[in-house]
Amino acid sequence: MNDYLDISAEVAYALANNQPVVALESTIISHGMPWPENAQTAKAVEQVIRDNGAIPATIAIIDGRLKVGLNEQEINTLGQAGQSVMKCSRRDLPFVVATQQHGATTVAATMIIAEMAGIRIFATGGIGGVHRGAQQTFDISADLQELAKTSVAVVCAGVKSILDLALTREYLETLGVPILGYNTDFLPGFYTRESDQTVDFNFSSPQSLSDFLTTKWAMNLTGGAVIANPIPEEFAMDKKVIDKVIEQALNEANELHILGKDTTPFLLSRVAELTAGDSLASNIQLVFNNARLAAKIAQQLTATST
Ligand code: PSU
Ligand code: MN
Repeated sequence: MNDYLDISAEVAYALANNQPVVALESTIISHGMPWPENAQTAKAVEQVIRDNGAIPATIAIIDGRLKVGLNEQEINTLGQAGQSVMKCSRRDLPFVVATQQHGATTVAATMIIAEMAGIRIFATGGIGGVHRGAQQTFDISADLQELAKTSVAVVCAGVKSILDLALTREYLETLGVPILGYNTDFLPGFYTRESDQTVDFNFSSPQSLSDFLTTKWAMNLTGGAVIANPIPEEFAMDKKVIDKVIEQALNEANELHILGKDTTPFLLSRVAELTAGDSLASNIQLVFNNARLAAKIAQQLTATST
């Protein structure tokens, strides 16, 4: 297969036997949440996937090896090291592999490694996108280009308003990446169930989402899809409260001249600090919710491929 790839025995067995597998990323562990909630959440989300009938495959780079399926100790290592682990997108993968370091994989890098392993579906919290002010900075996450070329569907809670939602939507349209709502006509705003942006298509079941993906790939239309799953009502945040916090975090990032790959982790951690943990609680719940949906879609995908 690939000299750089290590697939855990459990995940390899599941893939060989056409059992449902869901990929999970690791930048959310090291850069998306604080220790120890990050590692606790990473382990709990694996359990949610198991409880919903699929096998979890958390993806990261350990000592230069592309790992599909982490053990508990590896998850703890990434969680404890936090921001000192290298955040790896497509550009960074050969560097951490060649220098045999640990790396936390973004949505883009996780998609690449999932596709190498033969995993079609991936659950996370939020994807990267077009940043506010991108007209000047050109700051557009490599996640979007990856969605255009790599055939893995990403279940997320929409796009955080640290980003420009309207530009993110336009950019995905240009790239031919569909935004599929799960029981929603609107692109969810991560902490909130809705935004002022619409999705492309609204689906009401894991089966119909699976049918869309199977058809897309059967037609050789390579590339991924964004599956937008709103945060459950009881965990959603007040829009005014979260908007104010995000404005403050964005202003601080500007004043401190935070640039490039440091921007998203800086904004995520400032938002968590400024809401004194409220946003973290919501963040954890929406990841669980996405894992549940991804596991159900994974089951449908394997059912159609037999
Ligand atoms: N958005 C979130 N939580 C996250 C991320 C984004 O709400 O943890 C992480 C993901 O790993 C995503 C990455 O792929 O940030 C995007 O970083 P950048 O904007 O530098 O491409
Ligand atoms: Mn960026």
